[in-house]
Amino acid sequence: PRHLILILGDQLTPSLPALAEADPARDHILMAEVAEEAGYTNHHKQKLVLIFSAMRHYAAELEQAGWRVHYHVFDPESECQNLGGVVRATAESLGAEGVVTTQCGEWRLDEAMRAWELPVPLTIRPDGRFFATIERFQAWSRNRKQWRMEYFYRELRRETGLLMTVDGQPEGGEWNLDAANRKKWKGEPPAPPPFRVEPDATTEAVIAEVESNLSGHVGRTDSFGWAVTRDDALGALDHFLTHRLPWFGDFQDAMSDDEATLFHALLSPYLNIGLLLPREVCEAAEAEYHAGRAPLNAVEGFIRQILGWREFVRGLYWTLMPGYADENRLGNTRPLPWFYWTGDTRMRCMAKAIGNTLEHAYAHHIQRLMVTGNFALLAGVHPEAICDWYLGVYVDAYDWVERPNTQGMVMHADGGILGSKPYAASGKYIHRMSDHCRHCVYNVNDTTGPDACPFNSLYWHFIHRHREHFRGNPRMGMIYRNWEGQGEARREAVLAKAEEVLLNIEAL
Ligand code: FAD
Ligand code: DLZ
Repeated sequence: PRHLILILGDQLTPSLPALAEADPARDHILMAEVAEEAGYTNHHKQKLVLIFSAMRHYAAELEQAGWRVHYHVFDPESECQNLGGVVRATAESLGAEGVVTTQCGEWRLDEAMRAWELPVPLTIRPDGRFFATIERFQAWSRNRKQWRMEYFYRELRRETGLLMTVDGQPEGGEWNLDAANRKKWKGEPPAPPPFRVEPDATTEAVIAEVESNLSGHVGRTDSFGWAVTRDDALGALDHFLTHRLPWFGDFQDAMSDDEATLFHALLSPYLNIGLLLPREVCEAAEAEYHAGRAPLNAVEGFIRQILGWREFVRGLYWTLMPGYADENRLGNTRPLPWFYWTGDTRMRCMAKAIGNTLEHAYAHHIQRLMVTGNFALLAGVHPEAICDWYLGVYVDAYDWVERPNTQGMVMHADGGILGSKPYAASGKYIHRMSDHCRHCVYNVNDTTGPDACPFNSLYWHFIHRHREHFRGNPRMGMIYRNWEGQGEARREAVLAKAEEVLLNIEAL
């Protein structure tokens, strides 16, 4: 029987299970650019370009390999504006006897798919592109009171053998070398320029189409330089291994006013659409360690992000959705300040993180967590509003990875499932890890004066307003003792300043 195989825009992997069991002589493939996927959030234009161009290149490669591919190009006038509609129409016209696809990455689409009214049965194959299946995560998490990434990560280290010695011990004797990964970057070694691929004719055509059909979306396309094929994504991986990995660990938490990417990998867009596989990326990094070209703190730190965090948040997402999306345990109500969409703020760290985001659809983890995320946490932005922002503006953004990071890690809206303590910090942290404050009109050493860094008073306001929630947290006892030790007059002045900051938040 002839099957129609649906491949989604983030499933561009040659070894996809739905393909492995199919026959090019009999089965047909469907790929579709549709308004519903392009429009469910305010995707950055570079994310739209990346996905559409990578889909077109992938379709061309499948055709070259002998597959028959039905490719639905984005058409604002099309009668089929969602995947279900295109699948139904194609399956009917082809007389297919079944539709096969791979489990998608988002709850939203998964629900929709299960409700599709198709003339033939739909088979959804598991997504084999991760280290752990969702069942594996659930077997681990089922009987645990607390879910901590570190312990899931250790199990996956044992299972995969990544950075393990022959006698089953972690390489170097320790599981986690995070303590070695908190250096400030002072210009040495120089940060390598990001790997760039010049847009080819296909990408240029997609850029023109996105600019005309989806012009209302955030961001700009003129700086587009992402890889759109597996070959070029492998080039990006090589570039990372050679020019960045050796220093990735030391400067993992650093931020710089001049260098937007420092030693980060810039690989998440490719991992998330399947051009690179997490296993090959981790194995390549491990090989650099064994070859003596990268130190253990770098390689362990990098592998932990992928084998640890990436797998952990995915398991958590599929275990806790859909309820997870409604969590707002800190009771936040504030709308997102408008400068998140423009970068127009005098807070230097925020302007830099947001400016880079709008220009390149990228910011590194510490910018996301400790600058834009931290500000939203301190200011009490509604989790849904900040989730929408992160889902839109980043080239690597998908609900399964963005939501746990935002709702859980940044906003602590899940009550601490993802992290035992909120990542709240004053300007002092940003000053310690970056040179932004030197270029800022606000004074990081001041909390209550007219030019005081807004993060400072907001930090204590956050600590104070959530005292019932956090005072009993053993990891926060010292912070509350500090706050209470500041004396009533000082506390009142700090809270009054924070109220003033919140009242004038749009003018920061
Ligand atoms: P590197 O710092 O070089 O890390 C290497 C790889 O590790 C990344 O490519 C990524 O695949 C993985 N990784 C690192 N941190 C995490 C993490 N916390 N969770 C999952 N994987 C991780 N990552 C996304 O892929 N998509 C998102 O939508 C996304 N949204 C985020 C939202 C917030 C609020 C925060 C704090 C983090 C978010 N992250 C997201 C995680 C992380 O910031 C990005 O993966 C990382 O910045 C991507 O850049 P890189 O490839 O240079 O990463
Ligand atoms: C993100 C995205 C976009 C912008 N466009 C498409 C598209 O037109 N067609 C498609 O198949 N996939 C697209 N994607 C990726 C899907 O949104 C993604 O597969 C789901 O969100 C599940 O992760």
